[in-house]
Amino acid sequence: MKRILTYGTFDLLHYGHIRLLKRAKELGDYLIVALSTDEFNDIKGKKAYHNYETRKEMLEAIRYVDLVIPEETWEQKLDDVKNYHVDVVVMGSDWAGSDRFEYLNDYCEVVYLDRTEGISTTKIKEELGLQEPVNHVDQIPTPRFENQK
Ligand code: C2G
Repeated sequence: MKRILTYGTFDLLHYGHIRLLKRAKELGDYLIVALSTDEFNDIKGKKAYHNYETRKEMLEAIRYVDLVIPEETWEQKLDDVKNYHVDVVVMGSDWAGSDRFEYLNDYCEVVYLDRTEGISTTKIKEELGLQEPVNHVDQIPTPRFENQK
């Protein structure tokens, strides 16, 4: 059985997350998601709309996901790989080449899958007026005059 592991906050679950999880599962037989706890999100500087339990419940409802475990520190990844006998760690391409993951190549395969363009939790929050606009690498800024039709 080929065991896949991925990490994330997965807040305001959207099709970019789903497409990542689907492709990650297609690389093996068993997909483990290490889900950032609320406390770890504080360390990451992320404010999730849903708390850990709710985000966990939503991930467990996804057909591609076999197990959800807590992600509590940056440093736990190697223990996770060993403890869960992981063959492949998968992340979206925004993590490609990151020191947070590259060292795992000595212990398992590390695969970066293309990030789904045009959607992000930040974009959803912005468009719902829940967050001030920030510059996005995956968004072409809309010139203001276009909105004055
Ligand atoms: N993702 C994607 N396409 C998007 C948005 C997200 O492929 N449009 C991927 C990300 O690349 C990541 C996963 O979905 O692999 C989860 O995204 P986040 O919840 O934003 O994860 P992040 O906060 O980057 O957490 O230790 C690693 C961190 O916990 C990763």
